[in-house]
Amino acid sequence: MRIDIVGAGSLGKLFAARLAASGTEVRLWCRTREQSDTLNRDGLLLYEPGRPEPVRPENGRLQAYPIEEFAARLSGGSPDWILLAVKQNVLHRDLAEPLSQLRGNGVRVVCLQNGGGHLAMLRERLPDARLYAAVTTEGATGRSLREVTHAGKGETWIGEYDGGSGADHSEDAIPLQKVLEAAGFTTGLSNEVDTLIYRKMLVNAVINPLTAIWRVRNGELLDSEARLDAMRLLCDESVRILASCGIDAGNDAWERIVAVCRSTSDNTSSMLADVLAGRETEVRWINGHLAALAESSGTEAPLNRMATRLVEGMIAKER
Ligand code: KPL
Repeated sequence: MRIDIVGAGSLGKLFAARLAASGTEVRLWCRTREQSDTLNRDGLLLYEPGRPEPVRPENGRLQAYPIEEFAARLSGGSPDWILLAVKQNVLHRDLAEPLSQLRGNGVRVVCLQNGGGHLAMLRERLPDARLYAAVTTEGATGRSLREVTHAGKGETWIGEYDGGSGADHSEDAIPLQKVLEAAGFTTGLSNEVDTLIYRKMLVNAVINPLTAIWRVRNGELLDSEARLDAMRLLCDESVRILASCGIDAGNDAWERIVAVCRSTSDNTSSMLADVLAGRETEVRWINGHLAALAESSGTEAPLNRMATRLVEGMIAKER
């Protein structure tokens, strides 16, 4: 099997390293030529907790390329699977166009993005693609262009996005599931992946903007009544929005958010990391997406709209 992993951030590197080390042919698409050159010259290293030696894929199993060559190289034949491990903004800005060249060849794409909006966008551009969404709780921290630490073992759930078509080709993902399992990832197939995506979105909609606004680590959100109260308000509004669209956030939404704060207490959330680096954040596809859902169902979303604007405004100021 050949898998193209698009995005060589921490999650992309984690999947690439484990898959290539277990015998899958991997092409890893990097944001810069500097990164692809470094990876091809010096190799990718994955540090696993408790293991003195890093995992290092064998020569030839992993080839890195700069993303600017993506469209050109796709014409040489598409891979069995494309795993999109880029952030929402990169997907919408840099990849929508090159990916639309795959129109007509029934390609299989797995999306690992947080938030929403991307699957509908891809469905429009790739009407005949098999689109799958994946939700993962694997934790990875980048150390350098070619090094990544597996920060926390998690689970990955994959399911087909039907985009309203009602088709179900989930079982087509069984070979991918096997390859991921062989690479050491606990992987399941789900026909309720939409629900999993929305539940993850809810967690991100509360933790990410608040950590970015207060510049605190995830665990520090639990440190004061004021922070907890703001979290509860954002959680309640988001659960209401999802319910207004017929999406069940589960009875334990609040408990799940608190549990994630605890289990990732030392983490800098991805949104805070983006704000600190002066990069565009994913707030538009998380809280902004919830606000858009609210609008479509005639519900109010003042807190999600405010969270979106506050985080977007921070970046505008810091640039
Ligand atoms: O997914 C995350 C993120 O930072 O984007 C959480 C779960 C909040 C962990 O940091």
